[in-house]
Amino acid sequence: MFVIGERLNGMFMDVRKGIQTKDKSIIHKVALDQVKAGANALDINVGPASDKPLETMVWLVETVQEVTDITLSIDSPKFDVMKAALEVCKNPALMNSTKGEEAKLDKYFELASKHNASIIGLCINEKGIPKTIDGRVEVAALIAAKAMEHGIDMDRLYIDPIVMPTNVAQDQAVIVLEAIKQFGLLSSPPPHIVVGLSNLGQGAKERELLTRTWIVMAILNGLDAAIMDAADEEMTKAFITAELLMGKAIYSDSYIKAYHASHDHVQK
Ligand code: THG
Repeated sequence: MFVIGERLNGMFMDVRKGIQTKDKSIIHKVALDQVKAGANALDINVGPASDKPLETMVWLVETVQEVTDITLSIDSPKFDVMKAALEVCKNPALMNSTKGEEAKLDKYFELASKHNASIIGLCINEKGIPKTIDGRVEVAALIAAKAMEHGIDMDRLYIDPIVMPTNVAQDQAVIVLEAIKQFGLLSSPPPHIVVGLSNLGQGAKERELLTRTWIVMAILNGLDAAIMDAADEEMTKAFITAELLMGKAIYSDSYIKAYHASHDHVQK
């Protein structure tokens, strides 16, 4: 599982405070906690409260890069913010995200090519999020076709079916699972598949249990990346175990320890 740490998001109180008071130590701590917990990349999102999203994003990227050189996932719906962030990223980044809108895809893929970035393509088009399996697969197919046109190989493309809160959209949990399965047939090799895992249980009482159970089902269908709290040990154990049972690691009694040992990131 490619883990994109979700905690550097202005939606969280500590990060919002770090942004508002320009307190780098708060940002450094959140970043390092995610990296130490085994994150493969860090999602960087200024959150809903920022009135200067571009300046804030650039500051966040530069601040995080002071303590780690891990891959950054630039999470912004604004093209100018994405562009400015990529210009200050030291390493190839992940662009989070691009909607499946025919008119806009070209400029996003051109930007990805210019910066050697990977890209997350969302199953959202001009009409919003398709609520059916076929609707999501259709948007994913458009994104994958456009990526190929721009010479972006599938290893640099992540399709996001868009996970929705189960307490208000229960039918979507299984529809997304089925869409994930079908994304595997889009191309050979297929694109990566990523979700914002925390969306699933938002507002639900059994949030952790819902999400842990769903990720195991999604892994069986081909999910190979998630935006999640890398320090959520129970969630991590669930996906490590699902991947083990699928034969992606060799069993030993200490398989969880072995996984962590092989994901121990070296710090600067
Ligand atoms: N797909 C892609 N990118 C995404 C999402 C997605 N980026 C944003 C989001 N969804 C993933 N990140 C989060 C981060 C936090 C929460 C959910 C998703 C979250 N936060 C707390 C809550 O609502 O309970 C609030 C934070 C707090 O106040 O403590 O759930 O789907 N490509």
